[in-house]
Amino acid sequence: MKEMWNDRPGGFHPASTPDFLPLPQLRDLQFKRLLSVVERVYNHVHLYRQRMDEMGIKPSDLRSVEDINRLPFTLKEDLRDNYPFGLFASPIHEIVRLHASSGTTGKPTVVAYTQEDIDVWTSVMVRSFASCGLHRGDIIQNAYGYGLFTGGLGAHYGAEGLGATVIPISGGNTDRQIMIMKDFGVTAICCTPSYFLHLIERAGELGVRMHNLPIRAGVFGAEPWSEMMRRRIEEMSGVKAYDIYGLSEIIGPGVAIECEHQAGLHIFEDHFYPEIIDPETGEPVPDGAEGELVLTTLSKKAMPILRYRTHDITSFITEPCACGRTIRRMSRIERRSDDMFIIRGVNVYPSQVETALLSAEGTLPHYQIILSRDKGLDQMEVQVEVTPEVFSDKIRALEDLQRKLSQAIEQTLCIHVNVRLVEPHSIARSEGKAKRLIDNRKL
Ligand code: DLL
Repeated sequence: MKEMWNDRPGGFHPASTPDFLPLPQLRDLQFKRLLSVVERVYNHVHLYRQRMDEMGIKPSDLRSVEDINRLPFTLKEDLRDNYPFGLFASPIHEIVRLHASSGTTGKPTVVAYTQEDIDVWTSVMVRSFASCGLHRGDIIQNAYGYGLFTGGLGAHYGAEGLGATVIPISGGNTDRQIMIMKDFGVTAICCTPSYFLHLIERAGELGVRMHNLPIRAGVFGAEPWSEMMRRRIEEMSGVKAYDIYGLSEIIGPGVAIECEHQAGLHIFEDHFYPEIIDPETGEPVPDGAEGELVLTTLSKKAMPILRYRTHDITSFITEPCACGRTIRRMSRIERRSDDMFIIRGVNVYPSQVETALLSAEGTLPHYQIILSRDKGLDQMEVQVEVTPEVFSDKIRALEDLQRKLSQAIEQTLCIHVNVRLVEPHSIARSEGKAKRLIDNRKL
């Protein structure tokens, strides 16, 4: 793989990036950057100075990168409480870009970038694309939303930085997406996995078979998706589906991505220091155990963040990756600690339902979970689309599939759920992040 890059004249060479740094060098770099970021927030951000003073810690007390766990956490509420500009460490005249993520409670959370931050973001996106085998000469259809959402512009700058040709189509207008994909000879696409499923389906209806197009890679993220979902996407389209992770508070897309082995996501830890903690105690979990991902920005200038509690659940993969990258790998994020809902006393994550549904033949990867309350008792219904062939089958066959799916879910969750098989297209399609859960219990 590396040789291939070096053979490409004037191309981008991942081998020359910190992806492959020897570990002692990487740790030194991280520590140097950590000291500078901690000094920066201590001197420029009221919240951090106050928290560190309360904890009795000064930037000069840090002796190694492991001392990071002496620093305070940052929570989503801290961003909300300091809305809009209270966590900025740079004066407004140095800030060249603002993004915001839509909050569930009205006010968005605002994030800021200096030119240097944009350059770092571009560089991690270039490394991300290169990690999934993209290069100069690729034609990248960028169907992440452009605007306050970080997906569109983040991927855009990265694709240009790589030297690829970017089509800034943004999300939506599905028929036009398919026309352009076909007419422009698109070789890679960026969008949410759920939107790509919609594109595959619509292409089929328009008589376009993705297997026959030059498109070979998809850079999919911004929402949880399972390994089962990846398999379905790859089978249905012939496109190799890579998982990209990121969040606005840290930078946007480009915090971590898979390599050609598709075996966990490499974290660009020269810029984003990862920890995995027990969400209850805040203490680190043993290496390889599952917990909440906590991230510290090591080079951000406009809005550095210490120990951000992402709520995303993952684990470090401790074995080295066959690609030779030295930066740490984490397992794909299938769930968030706050995605969990409780039904009749049982903790449930939508991803558990997804895996059970997609392991059966005849289902389509479009589903929704609907919670309701009947006479004080919680009910859970799972609606899943089935193929037209299944749908037109005999009632007996439908009932069999329904029973099989109920059993598969019950085996995972240990509670009874009602499964409803619905016709193709019954469930609303998303152009961005899919909404899998509808909770009507509070109505
Ligand atoms: O979704 C940034 C992004 C854009 C990532 C495009 C990848 C591609 P936010 O809107 O702030 O930022 O949402 C961040 O989305 O904390 C995760 O819960 C979830 N998420 C993002 N990527 C993945 C992924 C963007 N690959 C939140 N797998 C994060 C699972 C993901 N969840």
